Amino acid sequence: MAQCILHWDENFTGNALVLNGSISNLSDRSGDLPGKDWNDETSSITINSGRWKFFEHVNFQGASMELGVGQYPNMHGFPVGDNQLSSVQLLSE
Ligand SMILES: [Ca+2]
Repeated sequence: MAQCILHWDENFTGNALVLNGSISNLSDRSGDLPGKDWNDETSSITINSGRWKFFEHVNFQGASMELGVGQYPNMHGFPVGDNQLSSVQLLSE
């Protein structure tokens, strides 16, 4: 099963959100603080399996980037930057 982990803070710290498939709006997932959600909060990403596409806006819109298995300790220099991620598409298992 494909697995991607979003991390609230850089270097894989803070709250973590495990994804096993696409999500069109990260606002639908609750965050680690009362009243907060995962929209525009991701600061590092772990991909354990699968190939994924990450989007700046909900419903797979805006700037995007494709990433495969690996560890991405921060979003510096990526098309979808720090605290910008709003939707995630699973491209292949
Ligand atoms: Ca966004």
